[in-house]
Parts: sequence; structure tokens; C-alpha cells
Amino acid sequence: MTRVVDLRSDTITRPTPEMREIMASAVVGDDVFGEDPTVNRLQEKVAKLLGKEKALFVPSGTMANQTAINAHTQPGDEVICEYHSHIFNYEGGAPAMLSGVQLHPVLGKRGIITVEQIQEAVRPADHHYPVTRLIALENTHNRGGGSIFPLDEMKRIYAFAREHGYRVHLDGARLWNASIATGIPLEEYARYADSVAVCLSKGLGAPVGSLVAGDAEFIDKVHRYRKVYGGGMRQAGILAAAGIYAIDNHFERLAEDHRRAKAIAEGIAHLPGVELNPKEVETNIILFTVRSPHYTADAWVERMREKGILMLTMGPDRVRMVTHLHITDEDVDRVIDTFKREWK
Ligand code: TLP
Repeated sequence: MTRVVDLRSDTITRPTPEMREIMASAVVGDDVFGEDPTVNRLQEKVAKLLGKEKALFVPSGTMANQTAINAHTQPGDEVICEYHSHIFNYEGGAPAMLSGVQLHPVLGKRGIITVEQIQEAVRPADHHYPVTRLIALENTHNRGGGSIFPLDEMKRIYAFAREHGYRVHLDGARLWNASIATGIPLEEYARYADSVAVCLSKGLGAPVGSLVAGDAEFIDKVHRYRKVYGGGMRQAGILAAAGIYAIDNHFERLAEDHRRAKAIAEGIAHLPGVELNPKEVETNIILFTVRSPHYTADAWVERMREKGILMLTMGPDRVRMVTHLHITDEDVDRVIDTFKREWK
């Protein structure tokens, strides 16, 4: 049987044999008592990488974002975010359900919003309005096609937020990719946000887990919400060990995923009806618009599935492919060849 090339997401990776070995021998304890040495080591490591006082291990990226939003806000507050952001589109309406806040989405270019747009969106101090409390950014931006949020814009937004007493949260599920692509250290990005969420189970290839980082007082609140949401885990060191291994062994190699994503983009962008600018493929996500008279996005994804290549639709005319740990150069060639053969 031919190998399936799974480009649906970088979340689909399975732990490598080396990672499984490390997991099996991890020293563990009860993390709800704060007694799992491997979880503690992971938290310290990530706090240090992000230049924050504390970090807390949580089960998912969604829980990382949602505990952070709750810790920053009061019911009735408003959170400014980007229109295509993960927190607005893919977290089940959690900010309204769990924190009682309202999201105020602003449409960016490939997920990037400017300080001027945020200045327009914040609310005047008047009882008619919700209270603007938090600005949430996403780097890299998933529906923006893995776009990198420019550090300079982050600086401007943070300066504005500081001046007016707003907080900034960074959904850095793929901040690792931004850092490798630009050479800008994680800590430098994190400097311009009060809280940062990072995921271990995307490009880094760990099976489970995310972290929220920030100052000690903030993380204390996040810790409470983690418990309230049912995310307090016991011998979680087995998972944390995979995370530590992933950071030590799979962080630098993200450059390979970026090179392969670029190669796929360059290999298919010239096909008539594939709307894609390979220059905009900055990290591991390829997002293109289907402008073919023969295919809808769904029909194309189905056609490729029949050929053993999996991708996802992101709207009626958008298709996403994501490179990751298990995608090889041969897979890249096969994807390009199949596009050339099947696309019309
Ligand atoms: N993204 C998933 C899907 O939910 C779309 C994917 O396949 O890309 N922030 C960002 C920017 C994300 O892309 C994701 C996951 C999350 C948060 C949530 O992480 P999990 O799935 O661990 O809750």
C-alpha cells in the first residue's frame, strides 16, 4: 500500500521511538500537589525560554488560551482579536461561555493587525460600552497561512496597551516556528505580551500539552482556572518528558518543515486556478485559494485523498496543507507531482 502523506495538520504527529523511551522512563509525581519533578522542569524551562517568571503546563492550546483569557478579564469585558484568529473561530465560543467576555474581531491582512486598527477598536470610557481589557494576537497566524506577526508591530501594540492599561495575550501555539523562521528568540517575542501560550503538540511533535507563561500572580490565577476547567493532571511527567525532548530535539529542525512548505508552494503556485503566492509561505502552513472551474475546495481535498494525500479545507474555496516531523522530501515531490497530474 502506498504511504499516506498527511498534511492536514502538524498536530497529527506521533511520538518518535526516542521520545517514547524518554516518556517511559520519566520520573513522575502528583502534579496537582506540584510534586511532579518532570512537569516542574518543563515549566521552568519554558518560563526561561520565554523570559517570564512562571509557566504552567496545561492539556491543550485551547485551555492555555482560555485560562489566560479568564485570568486577564472580568465578565462583560471585551477582548480585541483578529477576525481569523483561533480564539474567535476554533475554540467553541469559549470566551463567552467560560469567561463571560465578548470578542471584538478586527480584520487583518493574513492575520496581522496594526496598532492603528486596535486604537480604532478600543472602547471609550462610557457606560454604553463594554470595557476593553485585553488584546489577543496570534503568532504564527494559522488562518493567515502561518504568517509571522512582525516584531515591530508587536512592539507598537504593546506600547499602546501599556500606556492605556490594556493587557496583551499572545497565542503562540506556533511561536516556535516564528522564532526559527526569523532568528528572533522566543523571549524577544514574549517581551511584548503579558501572557504567552505555546503548544508542544504542533510542530514540535509531542503528543499532548501546552504551556501558559506570565508573571507569578497571573500564573496563580491561570492555575486556579486550570483546576476549575478540569485540567489538573496527576502523573503528567510522562507527557512533560515528551515536551522537554521535543524542545531539545525538534525545535531547530522546524526549518526543514519551512523549507518543505516553501517547496510545495513553489511547485504548485504556477498551476492555473491555484491562487497562492509562495513568498507568503513563511513557515510550515500552505494556504491556497481554489479558483478552478473543475474543483471546489472540498472536491479537491477528496480527489487528493483518493491519491493518498490528506489536506483540509478552510472555507468553501480555501485549502490548507501543513508540513511537520513526518513529512519527507519524497513526500514533497509526490505532492507536487500529484498536483501537476490531477489539477485542472
Ligand atoms: N489548531 C488546530 C485546529 O484547531 C485548527 C490546527 O490543526 O491547526 N492556537 C492556534 C493558533 C492553533 O492553531 C491551535 C490548534 C490552537 C491554538 C489550539 O490548540 P489545541 O488543539 O491543542 O487546543
